[in-house]
Amino acid sequence: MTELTELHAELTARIAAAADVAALEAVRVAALGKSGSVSALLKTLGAMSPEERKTRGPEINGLKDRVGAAIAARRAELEAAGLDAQLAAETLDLSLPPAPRRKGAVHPTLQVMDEMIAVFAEMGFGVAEGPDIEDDFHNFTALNFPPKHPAREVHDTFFFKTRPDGERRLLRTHTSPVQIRTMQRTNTPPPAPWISHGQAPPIRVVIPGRTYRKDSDQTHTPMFHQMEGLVIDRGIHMGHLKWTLETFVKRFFEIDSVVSRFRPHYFPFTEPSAEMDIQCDRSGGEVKIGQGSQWLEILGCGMVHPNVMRNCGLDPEQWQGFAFGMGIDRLAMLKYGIPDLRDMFAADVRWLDHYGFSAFQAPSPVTGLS
Ligand code: 2NL
Repeated sequence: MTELTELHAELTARIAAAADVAALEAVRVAALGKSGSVSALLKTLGAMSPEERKTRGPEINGLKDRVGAAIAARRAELEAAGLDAQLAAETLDLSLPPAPRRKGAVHPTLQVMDEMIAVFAEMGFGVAEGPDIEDDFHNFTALNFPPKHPAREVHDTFFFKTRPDGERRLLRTHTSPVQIRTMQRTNTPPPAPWISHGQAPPIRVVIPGRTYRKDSDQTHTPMFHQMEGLVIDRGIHMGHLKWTLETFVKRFFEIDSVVSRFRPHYFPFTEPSAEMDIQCDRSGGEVKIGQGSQWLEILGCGMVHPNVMRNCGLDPEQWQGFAFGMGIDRLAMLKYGIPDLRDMFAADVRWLDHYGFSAFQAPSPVTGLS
């Protein structure tokens, strides 16, 4: 009994003296661990007579329980003290301003793309999309490019490696292949469900998207954005083209009167072809639209060439149409006064903070230009 009382006193003192959780754990192992002092006493029970075990058993087990309870109590005490110390040492300044939250912005090209879509949607146009990687037929042949046309050269077009079957794919140099895919009525399924493929006339679509050419200087980037439009119906003529594009320009630039002119031009896929200029004033260092005595070229257009119609399986005696194409990036720069094209794709967040748009102001075919 004295032996147990002594051990209890000694362990109680050591538990009380443990200054931290690690020291307390060392005491626990020394007493209740596999070869601890209390565990050693428990092991002696096996060799005792039943009589002796009857009295010693409860004494030794009682000691074990009391030591265990003392350790648990001391551990709770130490942990609470640790938390108190941490709370006393740490301070939280509730008057500090919150860390600034980074806000994303809509790139001017996409903002203007949405604005253009909204304007054309108001005129009843739908939107079509197609793949960036195209084949020679959709990008050139169907568009009435002669076999030796310079645009087909490796010099201007990004080609992929020729495949074993002789096919050579490319990055589309304009969005026109999507118009070809829209006019074509084929029995083959579209390459992907979201790619429009085959629509019977009448057709009224605009096609926004990325385009690629081997061009890199002050005013050209190898990737740029284009929007083309296509109208196919019976009895379509240049008057429809002129009204549609003049209406677009007025709505897009938000000016009531804009003087425009159509200059004869050449494209393989339209006949006749024209470029549209609008009146502008460049005298003050920036371009002002709708005033002045200068001209600004904004798009190319024309009546869809009969060969293009035939290449898509449409009879040019029955169906006529007009098409147009414009650079979205250039129109974005013009509308929002962005001076350098190459900043447009430099992915500089400071530039985007300055020129970007709130996602809450995005126009859409449903909400219109607002
Ligand atoms: C420009 C000129 C243009 C077209 C694109 C087109 C498409 C088909 C048939 C006929 Cl499938 N035409 N597209 C027509 C005229 C001009 O773009 O300067 N773009 C930036």
